[in-house]
Amino acid sequence: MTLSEERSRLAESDPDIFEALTGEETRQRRELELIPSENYAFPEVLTLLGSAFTNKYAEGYPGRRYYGGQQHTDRIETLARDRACALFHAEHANVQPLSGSPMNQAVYLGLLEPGDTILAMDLSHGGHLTHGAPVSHMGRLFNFVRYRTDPATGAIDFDALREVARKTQPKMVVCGYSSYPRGYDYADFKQVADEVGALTMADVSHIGGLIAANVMRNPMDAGFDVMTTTTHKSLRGPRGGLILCRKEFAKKIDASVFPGLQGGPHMNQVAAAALTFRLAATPAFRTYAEQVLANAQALAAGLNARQVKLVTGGTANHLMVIDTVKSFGMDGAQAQGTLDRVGLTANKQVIPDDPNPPMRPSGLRLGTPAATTRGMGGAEMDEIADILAGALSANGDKAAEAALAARLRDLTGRFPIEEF
Ligand code: DSN
Repeated sequence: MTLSEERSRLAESDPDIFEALTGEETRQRRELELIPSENYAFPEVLTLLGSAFTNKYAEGYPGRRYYGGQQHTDRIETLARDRACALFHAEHANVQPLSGSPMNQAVYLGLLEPGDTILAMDLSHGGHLTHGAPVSHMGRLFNFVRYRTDPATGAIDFDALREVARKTQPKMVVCGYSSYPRGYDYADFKQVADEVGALTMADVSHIGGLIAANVMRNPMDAGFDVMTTTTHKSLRGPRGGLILCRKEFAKKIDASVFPGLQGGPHMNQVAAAALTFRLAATPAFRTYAEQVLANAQALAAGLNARQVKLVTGGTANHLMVIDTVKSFGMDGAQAQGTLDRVGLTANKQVIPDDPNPPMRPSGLRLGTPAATTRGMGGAEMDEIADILAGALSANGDKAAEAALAARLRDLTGRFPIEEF
């Protein structure tokens, strides 16, 4: 069946779902995605996600499965593991985690005992839900202790981190963030962890693609024990998780993923991840990753030039956080809603020690991976900064918002999505 035949059949068999699908495709084409954790998957990834591998159960690992008929699933999982190890300079890879949360859960549960102490970044300072937020199951199961950023510089306060580590003697030190716009050195974490005898884990979900392309530092090169990354953000792969570790932890990690936490892996996702790891090793992907970082610099400069207040003043990676209260006298939820009206998609974000609640926080988070996939560069980043600042200063003026929406539509029209 050709693609257009498949779509006609879908339109006929379920018009509601077909309408939602085409609506989402149109939204993605016309609007601009600035959420730093989102991207447009490689077109071949979409093909593999909808392939015959969806139908196959494959509990176990290559060569050691519970069901028959595994000649092709074994082949793709072996390729995925080998490619992941080569791409990320790791001794072992587990490609089965269904997504980011089970991936991190599998590491904690595989290498630690319930009740053990884990040192991780405070959520409002840039950490992630799966790094022990009190509302998460892992937050209830393990004793998470916190490090934070320095209010004066916005950078991680390493002296305080070392002090907390000495006092609490964690079994694991976690770095890796979802809204921290500054750089850091993995060697600093390793040194603290070694001093207190803790394991080191880096959750590089946001920057996995940038590490794969060698445009950001790799924690495995700094001797980390474990690194986790989702595969659908800057990597442009399928939704999924990947655990990389040193050989001595391979057995524990594999047993923790299956049978510890999950049943059958999603082999369509594993096939798409294998392909992604190949594409991420190409010179074209390195050029893309360099442009993601250059675009983040250009967007931050464009916002700074328009007196927009960024948390820490700028960025050293692919994302930045606007203090919307200080910049525009509105909370992040209002800012997100306003930008939705002009076609810019971003997400409200808590800022360090935010006095406001998570559903009405003081910030807004932006990133450049998706806009870069569309082919946008520095000039477009400046245009985006202008539209964004204009919309958030328009005080709900409908005519002004309509004019900005038209400019945005013109911009996205010039950079069509080629992925679907
Ligand atoms: N939801 C992802 C993010 O936006 O950072 C992480 O889980």
